[in-house]
Amino acid sequence: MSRLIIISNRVNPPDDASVGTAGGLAMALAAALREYSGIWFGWSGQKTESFTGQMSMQRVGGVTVALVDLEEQDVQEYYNGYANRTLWPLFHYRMDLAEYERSFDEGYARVNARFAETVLPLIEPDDLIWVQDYHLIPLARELRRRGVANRIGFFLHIPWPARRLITILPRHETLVEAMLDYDLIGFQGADSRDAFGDYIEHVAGGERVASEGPITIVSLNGKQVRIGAFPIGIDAADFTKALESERSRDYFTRMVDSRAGRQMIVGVDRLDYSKGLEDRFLSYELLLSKNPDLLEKVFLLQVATPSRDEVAAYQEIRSKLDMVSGRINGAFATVDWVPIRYVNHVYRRDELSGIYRAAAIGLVTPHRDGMNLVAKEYVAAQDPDDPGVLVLSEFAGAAAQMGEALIVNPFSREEVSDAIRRGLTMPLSERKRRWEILMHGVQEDDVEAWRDSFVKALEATPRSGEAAPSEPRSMAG
Ligand code: ADQ
Repeated sequence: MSRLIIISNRVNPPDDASVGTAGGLAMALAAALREYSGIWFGWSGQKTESFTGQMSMQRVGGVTVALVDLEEQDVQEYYNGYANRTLWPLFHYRMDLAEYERSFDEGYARVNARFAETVLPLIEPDDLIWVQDYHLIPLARELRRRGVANRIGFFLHIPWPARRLITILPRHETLVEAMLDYDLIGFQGADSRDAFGDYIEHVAGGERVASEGPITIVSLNGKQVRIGAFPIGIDAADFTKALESERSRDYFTRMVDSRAGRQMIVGVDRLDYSKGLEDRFLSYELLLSKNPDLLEKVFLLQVATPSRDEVAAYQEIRSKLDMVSGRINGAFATVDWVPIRYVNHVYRRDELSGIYRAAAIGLVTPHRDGMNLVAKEYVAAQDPDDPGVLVLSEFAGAAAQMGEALIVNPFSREEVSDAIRRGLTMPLSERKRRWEILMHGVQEDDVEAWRDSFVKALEATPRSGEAAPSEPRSMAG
């Protein structure tokens, strides 16, 4: 079995102390590395006066990590700049927030080159290289320039936008062309994969050559790359196990006590404009004003962890949400009822599982989301004998797999408010029927299945000059 080298912006394998707070993705990648005995390389999160390319190698939770420090200017231009002020908003359909500055492009290119240069001595000829996410789109090109002939895969955790949108990005041609240096590109769903294929065909002048199952081969300028849909999942078994922990039970009991007979609606998100939180609050306000019988009978617990607070758009959304939740509470609260409990804390996974379980509705209404793992966690946390109802945005990648949720347009407050109302009064038999189907999907398509399907597809990719083990059927045929 080949060794696996994972390269991502941040490197966060959980150690014993942080296992409860680690995200599902970090757990999954760490588990993959333990299995394939590989290395995880990326930015340490630390800044240095001037870049040296010095790596610090550590063993964390059974995984070898290699970390490199970046300069302040790198962090501003590459991370806060091109990644989070250009690509993130544009790929989430927020052209109004996307900023285009030459210095961001330059910083992004510089850091990708620095990553390639630094990781190079760690790469052995048979290693599989797996690059994660939008921070590192041109990394394969930088590695190829330095003579790396290994199989290199890329997974995009966020949506790939429609081709009209991507063409707004200055120098989009260079960015996409660089992606042809990967052997395999994974997207969260067929819509992102197909949007990428559309770009290749209709903007770049390339073609779709062949397809088999979730994989399509596209070609451009004499290079071929496999593109595929690999929807990410959660560690469902671990999440279900967490429900049996004392901490999860404690949180469940605490929520049931504090519910005081009311029905709870829960939202859990990174505090990000893509998550549609303002519209969520306004939909909930509409629910209260249209349904006076619900006053004092329901409440919304919104957990929102602040993130990327060096970027102005994140400071703005944060103060907007403080204002909107305050206004709604001011208008509707009574001496012993607050309609929105708005919390900015981070919770452990076991604590979250107890909170989800106590909620009658899981409200997941992003304006755009690559996948959205909260939708899957909410389902995994439910009591099979009395499951809650998932209200899910049609613009979350998860909607393609979770059709038994109440699927809504998150921009329509009426639709969201009606779906919450419907969920609150849904008969037990229908709740069970929907939940069983959803839970089956969450268990089947878990994070291990995601990881294995990607790594297997990458292993099966012929290296340039090699024949494919089995060539997908021709598109023309
Ligand atoms: P994110 O945008 O971060 O991820 P998401 O998929 O919802 O979004 O994952 C968030 C994770 O953070 C969940 O595991 C959730 O439990 C956790 N979390 C959120 N708030 C928390 C809190 N207050 N305390 C503790 N934990 C909290 C990106 C893409 C997504 C894609 C993932 C994985 O934007 O679309 O699903 O990567 O590919």
